[in-house]
Amino acid sequence: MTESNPIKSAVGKVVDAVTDGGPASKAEIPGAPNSEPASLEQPTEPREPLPPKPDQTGPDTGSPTGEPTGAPQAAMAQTGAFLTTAQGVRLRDTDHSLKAGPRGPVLLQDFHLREKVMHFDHERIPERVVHARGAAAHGVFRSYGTASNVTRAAFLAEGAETPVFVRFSTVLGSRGSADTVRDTRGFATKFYTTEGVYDLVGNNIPVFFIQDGIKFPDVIHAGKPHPDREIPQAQSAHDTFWDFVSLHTEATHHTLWNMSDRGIPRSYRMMEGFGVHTFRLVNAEGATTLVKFHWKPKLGVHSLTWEEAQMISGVDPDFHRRDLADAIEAGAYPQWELGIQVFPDTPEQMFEGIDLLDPTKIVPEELAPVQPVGLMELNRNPSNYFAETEQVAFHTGHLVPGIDITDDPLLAARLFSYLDTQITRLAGPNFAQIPINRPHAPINVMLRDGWHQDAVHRGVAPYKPNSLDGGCPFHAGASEGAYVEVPLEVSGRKVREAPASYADHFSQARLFWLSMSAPEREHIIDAYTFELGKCYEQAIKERQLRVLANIDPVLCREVAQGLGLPEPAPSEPLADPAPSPALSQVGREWPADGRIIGIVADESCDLGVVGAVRQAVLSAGMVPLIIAPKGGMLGTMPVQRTFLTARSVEFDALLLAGAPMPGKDAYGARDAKAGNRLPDEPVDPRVKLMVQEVYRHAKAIGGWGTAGQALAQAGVPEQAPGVVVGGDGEQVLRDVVGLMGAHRVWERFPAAA
Ligand code: HDE
Repeated sequence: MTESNPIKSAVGKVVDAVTDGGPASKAEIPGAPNSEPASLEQPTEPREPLPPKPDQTGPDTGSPTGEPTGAPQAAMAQTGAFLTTAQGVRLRDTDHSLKAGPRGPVLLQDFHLREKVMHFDHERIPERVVHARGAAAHGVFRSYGTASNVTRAAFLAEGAETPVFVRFSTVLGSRGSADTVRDTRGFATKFYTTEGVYDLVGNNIPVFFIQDGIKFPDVIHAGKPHPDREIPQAQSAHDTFWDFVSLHTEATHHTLWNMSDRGIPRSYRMMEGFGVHTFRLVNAEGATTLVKFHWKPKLGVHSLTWEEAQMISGVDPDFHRRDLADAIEAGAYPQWELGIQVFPDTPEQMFEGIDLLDPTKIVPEELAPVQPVGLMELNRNPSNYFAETEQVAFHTGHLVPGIDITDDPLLAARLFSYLDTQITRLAGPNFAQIPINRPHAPINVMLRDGWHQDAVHRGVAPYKPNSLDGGCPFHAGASEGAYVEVPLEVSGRKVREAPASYADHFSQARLFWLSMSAPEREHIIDAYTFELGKCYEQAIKERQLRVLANIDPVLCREVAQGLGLPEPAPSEPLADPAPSPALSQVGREWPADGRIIGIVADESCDLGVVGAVRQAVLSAGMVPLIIAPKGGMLGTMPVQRTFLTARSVEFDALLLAGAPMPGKDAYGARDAKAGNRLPDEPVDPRVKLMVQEVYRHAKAIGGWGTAGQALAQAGVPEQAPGVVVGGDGEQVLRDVVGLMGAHRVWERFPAAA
């Protein structure tokens, strides 16, 4: 990371904001549905379509064969004031079908009705078989040039700037499932390089459940809902998943990461990304190096608590989507540094005893540091979800000169699968011509025709060799930028076997466990106990406890205790790996950009101070949400949440501008959160609940004015760690932002194990 002291800079931003009033561009709360506010009455005056919001763009307007067209973005969208058919014929009415008399039968000759309903009937395409639920953004990758000694890839040369499109996802859930489920997250990046498209299709977890791609349908069938009742949706807490992973113990390492806080990220912006496999880089001289790719988020790696994740699934199932889009709209552009771990390309393909072809193994950063090679910034939201996020097609075989694959057998199946899946999903072989997939490099193919052919190819000889088209197009040599596979020797007996080193299923799971802090271990114990507790079959729970015994006796004992089962003994001697501190989320500090701060206030508070604090939060690149007893305006400030609509899990920190009295709707029949309020309760019970939850989830709380009363009602001591009460609201904000650098007030999680 290049930022030397990120938290100082975060607090510094608040200090600057408080002193200068901050940059004017950050004045709005993100989330407005369109670029102009809606009118109360239905508009009747014909006008051009509204422009997109300033944070949005579509894909590049290049042609299907990769030529820049120079066309404006609007060329891909609707233009003109009047409704037309798909053939461009203007329509005078889309509200009534053509009938024989007002009550009469509808006439078959109504071409507009038929076209409208026909198109609607075919609006859906198959969702991705895995990673169906996702969110994406456009951005740019700027190369430092530090990798140019190991790769000839043009986009990794010094100073190269490459447009990117990144799609984040969960794995198991359907398209409409909740964002904050416990799962692995996809992190897929499309680089539109000058040498063609390069896709780095990774995850937020550096290892995988299986060592051979032939097992992928098995692990996914086990994780997906049961085939008879189709439950549960988007989760692993069920019998078939644990049945499989307890029998197939090479999944142990990945499963442990999923059960850790990494399985419930706070935000897509706060996740690492990993290429998982080892790749082979080739430099200009043809020398090769083995590497593992890492994305390091500038905001650090942070997670939800399990209770928050569960509550958010109900309160805001789109939490991660919204977070990404809002942060970009608010100008808090998320950034990741791309880094590589570098290993010599030896015939054994091992490093410090770790098999580099085994995708269930990491190489700890302490053994091979991650060397930064460039910085990615996501700075534009898509303007159409379906056209961009849904239709983007990633493929591990989208490689550019300078990046080659290795013989990892998991990667081999992927090289087949990603191309194959698009045929069904995107209806044919021409998906590279869909605008979001179009390369920004010239396409000179002899591929022709097929469903949805958008290119108008000229010439008569789409074959090679030819003389009729003048021999075009010609082969390129390496010096003309051709992709040249590394000419490795390949030989061997035909077998269905794995190398002996793949038999070690537990040593790195133990390494991960030993690298966790005490509260992180508690969370892991909680996750296994929860997930196995949701299984029906006793045998599956017992079998998985045997797996846990091979990771660590404390983990096994605590989970067994929670399940009410005896603790089995390990079946293998426990390994003694050195912990990797880089795997823990605890103990470092990070910037607070794009974080959400809830500000509780009512008319009795000093609204001047509330306004100044709100402005300082905005100016520091965070989002302040005013939470008041009722909607509308609080003084001159719009209210974003009421006590009825707000829930603590939406905020990273809470500020109390006082202790609001119970609102008119603070009774259980109207809002169950209010419970059975006592007649003389001085503080709104929803505020009390909010404080209690924020406290329980170890988030920073600040207050001024009469805030002490609200804390007292909630039973939160003013001196408790991570609670700041003072006379000066802006100073309280600075202190709270300082606390947010560690993401959580970790001392508030008492650890027993
Ligand atoms: Fe995927 N995977 N995968 N996968 N994967 C897909 O491709 C597959 C694997 C990953 O946002 C599919 O276009 C096989 C590892 C991401 O569009 C499909 C195997 C890693 C995404 C497919 C793997 C991933 C996918 C579904 C085992 C991390 C979402 C639709 C050999 C390094 C990309 C599609 C997006 C999507 C197959 C294993 C990451 C079916 C056969 C390991 C991030 O082709």
